[in-house]
Amino acid sequence: MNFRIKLAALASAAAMCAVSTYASAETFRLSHNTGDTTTWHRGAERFNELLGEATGGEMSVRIFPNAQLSGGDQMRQAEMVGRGALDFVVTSAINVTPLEPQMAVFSLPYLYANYEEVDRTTDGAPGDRMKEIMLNHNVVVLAWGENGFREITNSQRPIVTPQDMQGLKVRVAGPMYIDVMNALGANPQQMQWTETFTALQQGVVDGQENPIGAVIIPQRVYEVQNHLTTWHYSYDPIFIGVSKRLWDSWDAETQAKVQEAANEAMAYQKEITRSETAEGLEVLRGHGMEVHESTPEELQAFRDATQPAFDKWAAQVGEDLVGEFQNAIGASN
Ligand code: X2X
Repeated sequence: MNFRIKLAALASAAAMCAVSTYASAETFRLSHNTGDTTTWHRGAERFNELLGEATGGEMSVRIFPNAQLSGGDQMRQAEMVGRGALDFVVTSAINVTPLEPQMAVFSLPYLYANYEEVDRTTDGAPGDRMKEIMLNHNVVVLAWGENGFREITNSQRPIVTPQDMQGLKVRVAGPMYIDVMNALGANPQQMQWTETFTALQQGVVDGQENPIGAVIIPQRVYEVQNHLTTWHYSYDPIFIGVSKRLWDSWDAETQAKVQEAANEAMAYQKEITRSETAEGLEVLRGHGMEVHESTPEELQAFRDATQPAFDKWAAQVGEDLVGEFQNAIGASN
């Protein structure tokens, strides 16, 4: 055997070896942008367990919290998944709006009044429509989970009326919320979630808004905030998505296993998020927070005050899409 043949034999043996290792156990990277105590993380962990069970241990995900894989930029994850630079993502709709502004439809202020209305959209035609839209960005949205109704917290005063928001420095996650906060006379500042706790602690901002069960409690926001108002001003779904390139590389049987694991994991994530939100006000009071539960009249005042932001973003998202959501929401009312 001359040297060249030996080398070729070695190379092909190495290649075979690599292929067989790859095929027998694949670990994919899953990125999300909250801490490792949140219901997002627990949903991702459940997905990993279910995927392992369904594939006899052949497929698994390694979970990277706090948007580590996108350099700390929570808004970049979905775009990276679309390019195939990340395999899976668990993120919320508002994080995807720089890539796909239509994703803001879910979070229009006061679009939804309750969970039943939410479920009619995420479990119905509007949810499927949004999956199609995300496919244009090469992100396969497998299943919807829940971040939840976003509630305002702050260190300064109880928030009861829109006037109480005047001049409050509020950290927000995305561009639509800047307009909503401006409509309320607050002073919004867009900031990464991972930098928010310190910013609240140091008084760089006075307040923030996030869902109770998914984020506020597990990320111990009550340690740096005194007041919470259940103003339910905006709903934010999460989803588990996979890169289209990766999805297309699987046969139908594998796709079905991944899909099933995603469905179950997000159903679980939604369930724990809702139950922990339901128990959440007591937990927060126990940690010394002053909780104000908005009355229907108070909610109406916030709805009226945020109408300009709704109108601006409804136009941006497209009246047709907003109409589809509103029809589904109103369908069995
Ligand atoms: O950044 C936030 O506020 C969070 C964690 O809720 C989102 O990802 C939108």
